[in-house]
Amino acid sequence: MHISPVLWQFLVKWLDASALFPQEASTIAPYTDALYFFLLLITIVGLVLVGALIFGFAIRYRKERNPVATQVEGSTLLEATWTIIPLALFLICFVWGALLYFRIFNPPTNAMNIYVVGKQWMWKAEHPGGQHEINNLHVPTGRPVQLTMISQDVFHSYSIPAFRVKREVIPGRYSTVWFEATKPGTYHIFCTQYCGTKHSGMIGEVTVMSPDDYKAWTESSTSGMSLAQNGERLFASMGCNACHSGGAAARGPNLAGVYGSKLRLANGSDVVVNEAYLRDAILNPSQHVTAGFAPIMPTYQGQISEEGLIDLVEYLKSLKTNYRVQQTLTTSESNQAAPMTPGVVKP
Ligand code: HEC
Ligand SMILES: [Cu+2]
Repeated sequence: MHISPVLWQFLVKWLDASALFPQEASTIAPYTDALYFFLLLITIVGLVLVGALIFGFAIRYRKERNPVATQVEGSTLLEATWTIIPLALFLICFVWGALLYFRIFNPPTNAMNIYVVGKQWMWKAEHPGGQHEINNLHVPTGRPVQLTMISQDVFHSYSIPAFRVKREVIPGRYSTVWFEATKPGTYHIFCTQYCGTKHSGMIGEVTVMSPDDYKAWTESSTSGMSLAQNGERLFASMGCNACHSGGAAARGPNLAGVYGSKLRLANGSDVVVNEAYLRDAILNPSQHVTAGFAPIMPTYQGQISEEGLIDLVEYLKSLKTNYRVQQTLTTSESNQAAPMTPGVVKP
């Protein structure tokens, strides 16, 4: 029989294990796969068992041998067996899955953070040092990496099959995922949430490098300004320092050390300040007024892009000790027309 070369190539590719089972390139991948293969195994055992019984019974109790059906009363032993064994299997899957879930969703505390902004139809990554990339993500091996992600428009989902990670990327809210890459190489990034016409083109590549290569990459692709430095400029140009100067007479609270602290709100509740809270405090100040302050902070909704908000959040996170806002920037700005304000939404 003659098989056309195209069909042959297709068969070879389809039968190729790497097409069916993507590479395991993260620390979590072998664990996810172990559970997956366990599920596959018990499914196959179930399939064979039920299939064999149907086949055997069909032959044994065929009409010629058993023309009249006989009533069989229940068997407690049999019923207990077919209840307890599947229950045990399902419980094993549940506990195993839950343990893995916690492992996947709790990043190690020493994880390095990279921001990802999704939009129709591209992925933008922002490294703490200010490196930006589109539809690409450079990460080192042997170091946990946390992605803090947000969408600028509709729902997306960030998926790296070789790392066995996938997480929804949602407008208006940070979501996180983490992984530790194990093998240098390039791996696919997919958007796995249908997000409009060019959804299938919302793809990219993770470039995993050795720690030395990664260091060289960050040095060669720096823009000279870290996210926190961009945020500092934005903080001055948006006039935040008018109220958050850190001085005793300031109308707004001193923001040094606010990240990671517990804030008492005017309504009596306490919140722990994380990235999401900082972002929301800028966009919806009236939603959670800090105790002891008047609700005078204006909303910045629609005035700062997601990238700008990331810069501001990183700047506020960097304010560990007391700070003095760059006085030079403010004064030079009031004298000049239209200063460069990175991250500000253009009207
Ligand atoms: C008109 C004065 C004013 C301006 C301008 C202002 N804020 Fe505020 N801000 C306040 C006050 C007052 C509070 C405390 C009451 C509240 O939570 O609304 C506050 C609270 C906050 C908080 C919550 C944390 C805390 O300690 O209460 C953050 C974060 C924050 N501001 C950031 C900013 C940023 C970033 C800007 C500029 C984009 C800015 N603010 C501009 C007055 C201001
Ligand atoms: Cu998408």
